[in-house]
Amino acid sequence: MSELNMDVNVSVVEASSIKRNVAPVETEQRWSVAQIVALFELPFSDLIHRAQTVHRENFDPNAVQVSTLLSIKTGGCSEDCGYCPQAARYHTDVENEPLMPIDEVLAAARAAKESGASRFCMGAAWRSPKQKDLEPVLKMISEVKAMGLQTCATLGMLKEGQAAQLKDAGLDYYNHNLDTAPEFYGDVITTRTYQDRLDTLDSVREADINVCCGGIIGMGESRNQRAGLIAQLANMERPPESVPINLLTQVEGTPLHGVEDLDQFEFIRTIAAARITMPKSFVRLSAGRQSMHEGIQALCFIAGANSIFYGEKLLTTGNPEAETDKQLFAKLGLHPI
Ligand code: SAM
Ligand code: DTB
Ligand code: SF4
Repeated sequence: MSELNMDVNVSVVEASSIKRNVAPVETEQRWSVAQIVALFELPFSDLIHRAQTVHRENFDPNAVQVSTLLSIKTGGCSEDCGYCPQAARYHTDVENEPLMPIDEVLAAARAAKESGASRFCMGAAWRSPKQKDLEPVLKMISEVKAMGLQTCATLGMLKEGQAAQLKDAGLDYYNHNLDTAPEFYGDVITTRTYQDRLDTLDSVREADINVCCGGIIGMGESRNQRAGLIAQLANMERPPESVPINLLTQVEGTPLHGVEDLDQFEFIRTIAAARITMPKSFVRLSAGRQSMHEGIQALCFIAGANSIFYGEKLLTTGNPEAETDKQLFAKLGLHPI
């Protein structure tokens, strides 16, 4: 077990230097990719036991944070993210919709609160928000916050000063995913770099907004690359407060449609690796729950997932019905927070 010792500091090359193609910068890291691969290689029940132990040391093991998502601006996005049904260049069934009027957003937030969500996450299919787009979103954030909900937004890359405006409006969390390991990233997205994403995450941190950052599993990446994504997240100066682990939802018309399905135990292993390496973070079992039997979801919770998206829709694709989730929580003795 010595290669799994969490306290060992090892040097790895910073992703930013790979991307910029400059001399590698050696930094002290908490977790090497090799150590995380070694977690993945543990016998399944040893890995789960270890993840469950870490989970119990840090959280109420039966409490699950519940967030509801709303797409406030849908489709027509200029980016080429290979998984995304909202990219304008792919021919999917998604219908483009302009920014939603504020009263509709507030009605959805009210319904989410009544249904038991504690956080409301507003997503927009933008590369980055223009100032004229940001203004109405700031108003949405302050009004949702005034309802007593935690607020989260995912609006793409942020420019100088925008994170501070979001903070002033009352934003609690900003979601911006790294999506995958640096070395697989270019196979999935070419219209913005890994470093662009790290820069947005830095602005969010500087503005003192909680970071929600994770990725997508099942895009054809290798196990090393899954471990590479987890290493990026776990080695951040401050790991994200919230780590969404999405299972790719394959959508016809996107380049990643038809990629080989990932074995579901490998997904659970990824959740466990996230829990062990980021003991204080909420790990969110995110996209993909609709395709998972409840037994698989239960294993994800046992492996340390303690947050979900709740409500029958994610952004454009489906999610389990709220009633189905209530029944699952009752069967497992979980309670929402
Ligand atoms: N446009 C903004 C951006 O990309 O930063 C915000 C919204 S974007 C849809 C938010 C995240 O949803 C992506 O970074 C990706 O991780 C996730 N996502 C999008 N499509 C997905 C899919 N088909 N399956 C799983 N996750 C997906
Ligand atoms: C995240 O990591 N997953 C959510 C949220 N952040 C914005 C989005 C999942 C999107 C799944 C595809 C869709 O519904 O369009
Ligand atoms: Fe656009 Fe975001 Fe979809 Fe990428 S993930 S295509 S940036 S909406």
